[in-house]
Amino acid sequence: MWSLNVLPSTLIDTLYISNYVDTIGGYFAHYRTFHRIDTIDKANTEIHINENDSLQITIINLDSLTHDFTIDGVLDSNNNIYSGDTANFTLSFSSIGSYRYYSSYAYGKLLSASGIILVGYDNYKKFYWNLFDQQSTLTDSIAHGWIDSIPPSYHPELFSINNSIYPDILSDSTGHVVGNVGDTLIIAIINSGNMAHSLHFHGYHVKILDAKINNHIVGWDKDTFPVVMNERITVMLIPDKEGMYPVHDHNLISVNTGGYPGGMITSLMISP
Ligand SMILES: [Cu+2]
Repeated sequence: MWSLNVLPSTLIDTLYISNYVDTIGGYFAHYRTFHRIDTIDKANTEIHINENDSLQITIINLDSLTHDFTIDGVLDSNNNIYSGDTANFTLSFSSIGSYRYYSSYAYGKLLSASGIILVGYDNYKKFYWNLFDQQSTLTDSIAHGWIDSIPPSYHPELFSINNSIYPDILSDSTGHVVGNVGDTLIIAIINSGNMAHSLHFHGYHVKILDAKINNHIVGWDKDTFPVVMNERITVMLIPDKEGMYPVHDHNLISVNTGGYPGGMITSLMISP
C-alpha cells in the first residue's frame, strides 16, 4: 500500500519596513509598517504558513532608523537591521495558531510596525484583524525617538483594524469577513495597540482556539472576549444563519474615529 505524506516545505517571503504619515478619520499620525514589494501599504502584511512548513523571510529596512524583527516565543529581538540593510531569517513554528511579528523599537511598535503570522488551518477561509490604537499628537515625538513609551496621560483617538477604520475596512478582504452558512471561518487577531480591547460579535458566537497571553479563555464559545495588549488569538466562526452583522470593540470610545460608527468596527457578511 502506498501512503501519501505531505512533505514539509518552506514559504519564502520578503517584507519591507517603511515610515509614512497619514490622516485617518481626521487624525494626522506617523506610522511605520512592514509591507510587501516596494509600495507602502497601510496594513502590515499578514502571512499564512501551512502547518509544519517553515518560513524563510527577508526583511529590507527602507526606514532611516534601525529596526529588528521580533516574534515572541519564536525569534528574539537581538537582530538589528540598520537603515538600508537586509536580514534573512529561517523560522519554524512549534504549533498552529496566531503569532505577531514586530519591530521592538518604540518608534516601530508604538507606530504600528506589527503584523500577524497565522500558522495552520490550511483548508479554511482565513481573516486577519490587527487591532491598533494611538494618540495622534504623540506620534511625531515617537517617530523622532523623543519619547519611547506611552505616557500615563495617554488619550487615544485613533482606533483601527488593519490600520483601517470603519467603513473603509469593508473594502479590505483580509479584515471584512465574507462567507456562507456552515463554513468554517478562521480569524487571527492580534492587539498591536497600547491598551486592552474587548471584541463583541453581533449575530454569532465564536470558539477561541488559541490565546497566547490570556490563555484561560481557550475553548470558550463567546460573543465577547478580551484582547489584551500584545495578545495573539485565533477564533473559529461557523455561521448558523445568513446576515450582515457588526463586530466592534465593546469600549465605545473606540468606535468613534472618523465619527460614529467608525474606528474599531468590522463586519461579517454571511450568505446562505
Ligand atoms: Cu454591539
